[in-house]
Amino acid sequence: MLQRLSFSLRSAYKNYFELVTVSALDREEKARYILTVRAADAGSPPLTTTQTFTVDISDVNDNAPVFNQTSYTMYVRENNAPTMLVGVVIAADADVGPNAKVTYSLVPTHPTEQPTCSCISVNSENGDVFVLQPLDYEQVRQIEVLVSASDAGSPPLSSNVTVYISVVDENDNAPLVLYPSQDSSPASSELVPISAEAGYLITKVVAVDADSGQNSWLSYHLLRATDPGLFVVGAQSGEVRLRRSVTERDAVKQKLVILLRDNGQPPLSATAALSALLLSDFSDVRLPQSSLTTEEEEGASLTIYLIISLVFVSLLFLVSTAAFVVHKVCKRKKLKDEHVLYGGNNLQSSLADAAAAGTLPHAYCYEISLTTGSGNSEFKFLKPILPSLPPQLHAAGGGTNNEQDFPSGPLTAEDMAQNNPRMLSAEQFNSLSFK
Ligand SMILES: [Ca+2]
Ligand SMILES: [Ca+2]
Ligand SMILES: [Ca+2]
Ligand SMILES: [Ca+2]
Repeated sequence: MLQRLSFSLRSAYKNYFELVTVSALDREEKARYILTVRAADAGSPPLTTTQTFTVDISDVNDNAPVFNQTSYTMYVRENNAPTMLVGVVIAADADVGPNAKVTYSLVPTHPTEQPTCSCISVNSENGDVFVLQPLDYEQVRQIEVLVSASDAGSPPLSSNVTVYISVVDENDNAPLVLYPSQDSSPASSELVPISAEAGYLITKVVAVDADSGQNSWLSYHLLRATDPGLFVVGAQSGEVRLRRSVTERDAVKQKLVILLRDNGQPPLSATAALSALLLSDFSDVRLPQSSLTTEEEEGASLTIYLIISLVFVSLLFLVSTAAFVVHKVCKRKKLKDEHVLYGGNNLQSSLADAAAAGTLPHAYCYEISLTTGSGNSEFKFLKPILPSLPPQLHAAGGGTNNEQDFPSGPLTAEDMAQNNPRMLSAEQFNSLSFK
């Protein structure tokens, strides 16, 4: 059967005919034609014969790869494992052979830009899309990449598709308290008039959560309080209010700890510490606030100062006492030695006897020097006086019997004083006081 639209026979020469196409052929529409040519003569009755031809249409690369979606959206949970498969892109090519061999690649969104994200990879053979490194939803919420599918024809044809990779939030951030500030120490205090009624708004806890959705929805709960019955916390608003009226019996300073919890799975939480001062007069706010907030620290530091002072005073006393005792002992010992040497009255009489005898024993042959200007007449310097005696006296003191060099009579103290001006007479000596 002759394909009318596509083929026809054209007379070439006598009984020779050509099989020609009469319209464009599309291999992708019909790749093979079965043609039957019948030849008939003009006799009566005519005789005929038929011949079948098979026409295969060869392919040309006239079809670019086509993605099966106009765009792709893939999802990946944040904090994902490296090299995580998140989806696949598929492009088909109607051609055959190399003209239909599709490879995938990432292309920059704009020619001037760098590749969109080095954290995304596409398998060139099968179009698998991978996230190569962990993503943080709080940093990047969506990544947009352009994927190209190209055939191996000559020339190659290609087409692009946009792939959106959405990062799915995980509850990886705990609530962060903005107010009251938890950095300040001591915690800030809210002032509450003692006349406040139930429902009085004391403060409002303000917090944020870096996550999204349920992971950032916060609820507030009163965790601890000096008087839990005095306060109520709005679960959604974070408002801290008085549950009842303040009475005189309530403590001036009330401490509260508010628990903040997000709605994630599993939930994360934080606490906010605050204090409230129940005051009858706000004018004296500085006094109780400062004294209440620092009383503990002052008490601790005062104790340390007291201990240091006590230790210092004790040491000073001990050192002073030791120095005093040492000084006294030394002084007493010195005086005692001097008394032993010179023996008080014994020394005087011995010296007088010796002077009367005209000689001094060796043990007492010392020069006595008085310090001028000294209030007490104690001996200051003692040294042997023998070297200062005249040679004859020295010789007599030495025990030799050279009588000619000495006066015949007994040597008096006056004589000795005359012979040696540095010697004291007995009267002068006796006038000295030995103490
Ligand atoms: Ca193609
Ligand atoms: Ca084709
Ligand atoms: Ca998160
Ligand atoms: Ca959270």
